[in-house]
This record gives sequence, C-alpha cells and structure tokens, in this order.
Amino acid sequence: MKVLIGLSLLSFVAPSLAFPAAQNYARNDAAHQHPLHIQLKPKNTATRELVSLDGLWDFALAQEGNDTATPWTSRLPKGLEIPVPASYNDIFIDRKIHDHVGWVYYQREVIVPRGWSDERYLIRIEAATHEGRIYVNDELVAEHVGGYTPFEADITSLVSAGEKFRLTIAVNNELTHETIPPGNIEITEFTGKRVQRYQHDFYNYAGLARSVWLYSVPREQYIRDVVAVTGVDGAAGLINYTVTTSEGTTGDIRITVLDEDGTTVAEASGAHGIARINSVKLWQPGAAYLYQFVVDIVDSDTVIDTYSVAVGIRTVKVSGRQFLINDKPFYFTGFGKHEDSAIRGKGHDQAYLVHDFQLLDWIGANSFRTSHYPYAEEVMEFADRHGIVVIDETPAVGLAYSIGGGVSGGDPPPTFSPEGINNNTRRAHAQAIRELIARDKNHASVVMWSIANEPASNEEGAREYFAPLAQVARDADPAHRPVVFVNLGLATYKVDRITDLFDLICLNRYFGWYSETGDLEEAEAALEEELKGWEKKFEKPIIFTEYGADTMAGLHSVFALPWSEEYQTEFLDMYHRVFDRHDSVIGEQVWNFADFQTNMGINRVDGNKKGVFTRDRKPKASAHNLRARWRKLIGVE
Ligand code: GCB
Repeated sequence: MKVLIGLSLLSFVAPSLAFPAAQNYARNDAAHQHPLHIQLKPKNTATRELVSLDGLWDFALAQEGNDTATPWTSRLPKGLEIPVPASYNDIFIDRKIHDHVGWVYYQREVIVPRGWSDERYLIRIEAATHEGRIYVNDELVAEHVGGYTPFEADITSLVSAGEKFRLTIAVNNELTHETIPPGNIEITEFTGKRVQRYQHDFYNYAGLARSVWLYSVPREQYIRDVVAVTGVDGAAGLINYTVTTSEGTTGDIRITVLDEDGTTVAEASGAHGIARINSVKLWQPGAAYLYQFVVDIVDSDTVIDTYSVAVGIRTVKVSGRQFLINDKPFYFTGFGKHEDSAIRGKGHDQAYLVHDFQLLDWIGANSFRTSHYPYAEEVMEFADRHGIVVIDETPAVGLAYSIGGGVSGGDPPPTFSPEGINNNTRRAHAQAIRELIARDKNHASVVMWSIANEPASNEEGAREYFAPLAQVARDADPAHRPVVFVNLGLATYKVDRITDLFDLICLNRYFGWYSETGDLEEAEAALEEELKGWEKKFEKPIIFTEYGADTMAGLHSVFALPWSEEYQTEFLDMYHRVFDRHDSVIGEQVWNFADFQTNMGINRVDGNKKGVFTRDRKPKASAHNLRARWRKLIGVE
C-alpha cells in the first residue's frame, strides 16, 4: 500500500478507537470570541509608551507529574535564567527540560513607570506556546490557549504607577486531540513517563518565543482596533476603514493618511468611512509602498490617543485559473518556511529575520507560506515593507491520523470522531482562525488564508468539519481574501471531499521522494497524471505549496541518488518541467526554505533536511538552480 506520501515520519501511535461517524457541528461559536481587548500591536506613539520585558528571566519546571498548573505564588527557586524570546527546549544542557511535558514558569520583577499614574497599562504576550497564564504577584490575571497568537492582561487596577511587582508567566506545551495543533500524551509502558506525541513534522518547541511587553494607553479614551480594507478606483486608492475605541470614548475620530514622505494625502473623520487617495501608489510584490493610516481621538482640540497602521493599497482576486494582484496575474515563487534556528528553536530573532529575507531576495523568491502556524508579527511587518507575498497559515497541522499508518503498519483510526478530531477541536480551530485573521487582517503582504495543512480531507467527516471553518475564515476577514487549505498527497482528486469549498487548490506532493523514491521518470509521470486529474475536476488555480527531497549538504552522487545535492537539484527540475506544461499552475513553493528541527525518530537525522539552505542558512547546490529559474520568472534578471 502506498501510504508514504507527504509527511510520514512519525513516532505517533494512534489511540485505538471505535467511533460513531456522525458529527454534530451545530454549536454556535459566538461564545468563543477573540480574547484581546486591544488588538493593536503595542507601539510607542505620542500617547502610548512601551517597555520591553525581553531579556533574562528566572525559569523553572513545574513539579514532576503535575498535570495542571499550580499557581505560582512565590519566588521561583534560584538557579535557571532564560532568554526571552526563545523556546526553552535547547537552551539548557538538561534532557529533562528538553523533553519536559507540562507547565513551566517564567518570572521577573517589573516596575510600572511612575509617570503612568494617569494611564491604563497592560502586559502583552506575543505568544506562549501552547497555553499561557499571566500572574501578577500571586494573582492569575489572564489565560490563553493557542501557541502562536497574542494575549494580554490589563493590570491598571492591580499595580500602581511607580510600583514593582512580580510577573510570572506559566506556559504549557501539552497537545491533545482537542488542541490546535493536535497531539496526544502517551504514558510509557515501563517507566510510566508522560511523552508528548504529535502528527506534525516539526519539533514541539515551547515557551515564550516572542516578545513580552508592558505598555500604556490613555486611561479612558483609547483606540482598540483599526480595520483598513483597501481598494482602487481608477487612479485613486481607497481605504475603507473601521475604528473601534474604548467604551467611554466621547472624542472625535480623525484620520490622516500620510505617504512615505510624510505628506498628508487623505483625511477623513468618524469611526467608519472611506479615505480616498488621489494618484495612489500601489503596494506591489517586489515594490512595496506603505501609507501611514493615522487615527487620532480628539477631544476639545487635544489629541487623547493616536496610533498609526501601515497600509499597502492593493487588490487581490481569483479569476478563473488566475491569481490577480492589482489585476495582474501573479506567479508565486518561494518556500514553505519555519520559524526555526539552532539554540533558539522558534525564538524570534532579528538577525535571522533580516538574513532570511536577504536570502529570499537573493534567490528570487517573491513569496512564502507561514507553514505551519502564524509567525511573529514582526515577520509580517517586514514582508509588508519589503514586498514579499505571504500565504498566512493557522497552526492546524496534523489533522490526519492516516499519516502514522504507513510507519506503524496497522490501520489508522478515523480522524474525525469523538475520540479524535471532534467538536472541541473544531472550536479550538475556529478560534485559531479568528485570532490569526484578527491579528493579520491589515497586512498588505497577506494575500490568502490557509486554514489547515494536510488534514484528512479524504475521510468521512471532513466536509462536516471544514465547511463551517471555511465560513469562519470568510466571516472573519473584512477584506475577503481567498481562503484555502493545503492538500495532503493521500487525498488525491479522486477522494478529496472539500476542495470545492475553497478558492484555490494548494497541493503538497512528494512523487520521487515518499513514493517513486529515486525514480524521477516514474515520478514525473505520476505528477503529470495527478495534476491533470485536478485540472479536469476544478476550474481553479493550483499552487504547489510543497515539493521537496531530503538532502544532506555535502553529499554528492554521480547518479543523483536520493539524499545527494544532485538529486535535490534534478528533483526540483523535474517538478518545474511539469509545472511549465500547465497554465493552471500559478505558483511553486519548495519544501523547505531551510533544514529544520523535528522530533527525532528512525527517519529523521537531526531534523528534516529538505531545506534549500542548511539550518545555518548555507545554500545547497539546488539553490543556484532555483535562483536562475526564479529570477527569470519574476523578471529581475
Ligand atoms: C509534509 C508536511 C510538512 C513535512 C513534509 C515532509 O507534507 O506538510 O510539514 O515536513 O511533508 O518533509 O515530510
């Protein structure tokens, strides 16, 4: 049986289950709204101040065998210090920390600036993977589930300006069949250890991998959110906006749009409206142009609060088999990426941020996918500023139990079932979609939402599970960007049940790697057949969101055998030959940008090696071929 298509190298052992197939997804999700009161990313403005809490914090694991968080009501034991931001797993030379399953604690002292006595102030955590709790001294003040989106606590009433307090963040890395991404905790047979299993192919890095902030906003009247949907009317650019303010706001809303020289190009007033820019400069892939959309709350001629959002004016549309940006057909070149580097794990790092974008530019990549979770918001801002196009993905990865089947040998249990991916998982998934879109809705770089990577879209229950989620994404995005899911190789055009619910077809294919291994002739025929099948069935554009081969940097072969640099090069060439024969293919994103860490198992040697760059960002031979192809395709040579 050919089951090893796509991700397949897992230590996941599926629980033995017997499920009724019927599902009831009728529950209203209205109760699961976004938890952030102030959606806007903290920043310094004339009315807001910002204190970074990044740096070294005290650190401790929760007690052994502790399943639930013991609220930490005292100082942590002295000893371990940890950098924030960083995943904690690879920082210490301690296997217990590396493999820990459960809660950990981060702690430090914080002083609220004494000048903030008339302000409101909040703690904001950009991400706590996968669950976080904020304690101010002994008090639990906020909690959040979902490892890659922000949450906050308003601490104004708990600590006075000028006072010092003990800030503790508890973080839990456990994944269950009802979390996004899902996983399961196994109790080992002989020693009774708790081990985290999961179906996805990247290491379960955890902790505070992004920044932590203390910031102020005006006490009573402040801006909570800004939505800016862009459009074009002849030579003019339109920003259709909505401003949400705090309940007590009585002041007027004033809008000023500035161009890159700081010149005012449009003005408007009121909480909703349209700002019109005559002679607009569009945001274009490879040629970003950003306006500052400045929102002021003005009361008796005084600016009470001010915040500005960078807005790129561009349109995005699917038309027949084309993907149009500013009404011009766009062809995606680039990668599926990961947030991953040595020691830091998923820790956000500015040096890697800038260097990775340099490499994207060098190789001629005009796009990437945030596989398989929302990336740090700084990454999205950088993409906005540098004209890189982004497919923005939720953390819904590993929703296919069939993926363990090929390795474990037995028949996999059904994916969608009460004991597997169920109504609670779907609610967590809906929440993950809403939080991603709430955070990233204004980014010009984001041109579509991917609501899942490689779910079991061929299985019973897939349609009932995904139809409401596709709708959640459509309802959540005021700009109505296209919505996709990324298709797993097993779910071919013959057996897929959900593609008609989405706007484009995104395919991950590994002919020549997981099947037809080492036989590119056979693989080419298989790929051709598959592609024709999709084309016949759907009048939609197709993006290859993954294709790639594990490649050991420095391994060479005159026969271009698997794992060699020659094989990766010939493998990618073969895919490109096929793509070039089909107009329906409107994008190619190689798996992966760089080698990355995974769970160690019998099939992964220090991680996944499908990178075109090594983990420390050195090019493999295929990088040069890609560079020649892509720079020509995007017209920079
Ligand atoms: C896939 C997955 C990706 C894996 C990749 C692989 O299909 O989407 O997360 O890393 O295959 O290398 O197996």
